[in-house]
Amino acid sequence: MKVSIDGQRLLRRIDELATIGAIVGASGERGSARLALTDEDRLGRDLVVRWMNDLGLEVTIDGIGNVIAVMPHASGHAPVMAGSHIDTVATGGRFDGNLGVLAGLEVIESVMAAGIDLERPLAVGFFTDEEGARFAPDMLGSLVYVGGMPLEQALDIAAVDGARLGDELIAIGYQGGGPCPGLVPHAFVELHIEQGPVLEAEGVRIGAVTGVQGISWTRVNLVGQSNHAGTTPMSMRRDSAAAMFDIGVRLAEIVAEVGPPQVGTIGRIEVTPNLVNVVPSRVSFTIDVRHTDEMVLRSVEDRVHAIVREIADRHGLMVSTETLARFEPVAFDDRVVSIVEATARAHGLSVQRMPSGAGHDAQMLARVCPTAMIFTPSVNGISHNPAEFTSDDDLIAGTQVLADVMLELTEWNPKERS
Ligand code: HGY
Ligand code: MN
Ligand code: MN
Repeated sequence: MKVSIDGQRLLRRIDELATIGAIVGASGERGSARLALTDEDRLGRDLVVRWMNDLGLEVTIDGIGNVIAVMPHASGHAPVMAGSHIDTVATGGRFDGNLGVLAGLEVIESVMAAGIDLERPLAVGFFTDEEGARFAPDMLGSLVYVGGMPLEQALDIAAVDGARLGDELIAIGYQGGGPCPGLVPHAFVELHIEQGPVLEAEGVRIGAVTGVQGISWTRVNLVGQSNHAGTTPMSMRRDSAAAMFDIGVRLAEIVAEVGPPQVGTIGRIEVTPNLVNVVPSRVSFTIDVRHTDEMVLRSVEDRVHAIVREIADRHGLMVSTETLARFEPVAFDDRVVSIVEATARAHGLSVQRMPSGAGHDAQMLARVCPTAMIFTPSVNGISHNPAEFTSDDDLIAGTQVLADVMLELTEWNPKERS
């Protein structure tokens, strides 16, 4: 069973959604900033929900603001669901998350227009706060959706700006009555840009994603003593920023020693009092380390926590750490990955299996149903940057593959030996 999607309609919707929270990159590239549960996020949500309602889909908003839209269908069977997120980081591109949601919508609209009779409905959703940039952890909405965190606990999470998640959800009008955990799909497929350099470097059009690497986010708080930058001898200082820089150097050494795919990032830094002539008394900064192998990731975490304590001691600082996110590597359902691979090939598209370096909502849905992802190439491997770019042809090809994978999954019986 096949359907032809309307690529131009997909591109128009991507462009229209991107105008909400529009930002301009260093070289004039168009991106979007729609941090979770901000007014920009609300406006993006309103637009996509309008498109869902215009199609006559049954739209449910749950207790953490996840939005799931299901085709009306007499069977009452669990749907084959596509989805992703429409919240962005502060330096977001036009495609991260948005592609998976708008491609799912495009598939449903095309199937309905073609009057294709299905065994079970299709659905598309977007999940709250996938990025985790404002409210940690990332993939928070889909984590709650699959029962990985109690709703009440999630509603009390504080943002980097101090706001309480539940209050912000009410403020934007998206605290719904839908159940958490939510409807369990028959299968879940997420189309997403790769956000890395692999497909482009290999000259491959489609990624059949086998899983997601493990993620570890830690916030480190160092407390020393503010002092005069001119009069305080180096031997007398309790300089929290100097300690942070030493930790950064050691982190880079550990990551280099482990080697790829190990990555490590210090992404958010807050310094107090942050003044040119005052030895910093306090810093709070984040460490993001990731690896495809759980045992390697654990050993890197242990080494990093040990150097944090050792360096804090050396500088005479108090130290505290807080885990902001911790997800083990996830393997997708190999049967669904094979359907992605075969569908890409049937369209004459080059395809390769690969893990995901970035976290995705699919890694949470994989806890409750057969799940896989489809990647499209990212030009220059750039993402979380307005320079993020994927060609129209690749966006359309990825959506066409999503369409045919979803249709095949409507007739797929996971209990039958494939
Ligand atoms: O952090 C991530 O990998 C994703 O962008 N939330
Ligand atoms: Mn994403
Ligand atoms: Mn992202």
